[in-house]
Amino acid sequence: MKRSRRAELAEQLELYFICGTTNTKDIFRTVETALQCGVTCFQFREKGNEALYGDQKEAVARTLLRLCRAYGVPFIVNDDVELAMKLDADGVHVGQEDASARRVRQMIGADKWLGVSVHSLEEAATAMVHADYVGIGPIFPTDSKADAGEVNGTTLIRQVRAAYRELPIVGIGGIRPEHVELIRRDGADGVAIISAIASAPDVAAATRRFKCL
Ligand code: TZP
Ligand code: MG
Repeated sequence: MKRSRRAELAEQLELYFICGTTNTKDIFRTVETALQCGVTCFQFREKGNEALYGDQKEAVARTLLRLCRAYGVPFIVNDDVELAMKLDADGVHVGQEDASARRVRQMIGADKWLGVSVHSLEEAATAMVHADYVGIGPIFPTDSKADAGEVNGTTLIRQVRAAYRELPIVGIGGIRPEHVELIRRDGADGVAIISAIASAPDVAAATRRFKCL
């Protein structure tokens, strides 16, 4: 990837909000409030026992895409490449258990962003051939992903940053505003957040707390 595209993407990752209908009571209100209060990237991640499928999922995604476009914020779809292509989303995020980064890149073409979750330096090395950014976590314990894996603080962020100076990195997992300084200092370009924003009693205040550091 060109240096300028990496730099642009790294900036967009600063405050990356991830949400699906199972993470919050009113997803449209939550996402619009978060967009108003400064999130810089959004990922639609529809997971869990009560998750929507098919037309219902698509309808929610379309509304969220419209909201993101209105605020000039990239709209990324978790896992569902077909939905991302149908909606002409800005990108896709996949984990190690999903289709390979190589395969997803073939499916989405060169222009859409591809994010890949990695849990080791080897996975990062493989992912970065095709990915625009990597997600690293869980940094802290999280209730938002049952199979999030081992909590590793910022160890892997530091290793990946040392090995790949220009690879955009986003930290994820149990992140609260007071953690952001450390995570960025250790090499991440941004932080990805579910519960600290989606479950907050005051979404606006919670989002702003991540901005005023
Ligand atoms: N991947 C690793 S941890 C995690 C995901 C999707 C959940 C992050 O959610 P929270 O609520 O910010 O800990
Ligand atoms: Mg996945």
